[in-house]
Amino acid sequence: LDDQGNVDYIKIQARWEEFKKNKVSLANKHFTQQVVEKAKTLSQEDQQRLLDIMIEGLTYNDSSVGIAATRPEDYDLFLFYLEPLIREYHKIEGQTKQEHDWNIPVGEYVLTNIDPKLEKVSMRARVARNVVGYSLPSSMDKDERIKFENQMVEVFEKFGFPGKYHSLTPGHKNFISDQEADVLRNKHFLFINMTHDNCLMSNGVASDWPYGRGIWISEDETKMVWVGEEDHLRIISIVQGNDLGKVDQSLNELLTGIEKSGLKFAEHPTYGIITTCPTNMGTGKRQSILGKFPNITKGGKDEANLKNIAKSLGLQARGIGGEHSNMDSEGTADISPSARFGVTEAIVTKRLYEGLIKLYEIERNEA
Ligand code: CIR
Repeated sequence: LDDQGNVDYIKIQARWEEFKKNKVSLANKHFTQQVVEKAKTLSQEDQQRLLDIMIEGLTYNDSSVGIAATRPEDYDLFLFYLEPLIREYHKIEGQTKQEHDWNIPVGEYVLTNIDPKLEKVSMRARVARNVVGYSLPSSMDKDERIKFENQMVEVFEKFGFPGKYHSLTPGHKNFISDQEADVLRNKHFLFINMTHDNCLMSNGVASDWPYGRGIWISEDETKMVWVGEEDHLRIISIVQGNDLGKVDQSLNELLTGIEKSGLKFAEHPTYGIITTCPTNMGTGKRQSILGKFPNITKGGKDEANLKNIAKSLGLQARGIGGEHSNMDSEGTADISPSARFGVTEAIVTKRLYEGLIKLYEIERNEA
């Protein structure tokens, strides 16, 4: 902001230019002169909101996207900026309206058909959801975070699945210590301490840590719900096995159970499920397996090779501890399709399966 408290576009554009020397985030790339001209026609309050949604990209020079929505309405008001960015990330040309389809066959996407070694694999699927009536996590204050967590505790108490809620909020009746939280992190159930993530720190998503944060876990440890991470809810299923359809079935049961409790999720008529990060818009669904790629990664030393090959197949490879984590010496990586918008839930599973066929073929050829 300038001395009068107005948004200073010259300064913003200078910062974007400086950041281009390091990395061009999508937030940076799409902040064109046309966007600036359009932004100037908005009210001062809305211009500051626009600044808020790209503050991550403007403060942290290593973002690949650099955007965090602050309210569901941002995807209407700032669509002139966000639309081309969403289309680029999800590789959509022309107009697409989000459709949903959870009709995912069991017995069709079987990993042992790709490679007999894939008998018992950690398979994960999640959907992101945000609840109508609350700000998105980047602009919630501490009271709102706590209020939301308490509303979720009530849902968990009556939604019918046997399990337990664990809260990171100091003084909460379900509070767990750091040590107990680390046990859950080692099992890959719980998210990391968000203050260790530069993206989440710079966009406000990690603010008021650890208030309003926690995880519900089913008794059999196959279903879980993150509360207060990058989206209000991340609804997750983790199944050990080889049939991708089984994890979808489990996730869909949990999602339906939560929907029946009366929560209303934010949804856009064109862009589908509304999420903090534009990369999750559409289905909000990410589905992955943990696989070993010792040849492609050259014993874990060349993670970039796996990331690049995965990218060329429309997949994303991450380390085992989440988005910005490392792989081990066996090249163990979490592989998921990148697109979540313009595909249905069923297509996300299909893309994972078809991408894995090619990826394992490359892994075998590099032996
Ligand atoms: C970034 O902009 O680098 C982070 N906020 C994370 C981006 C979202 N994830 C992704 O590329 N799949």
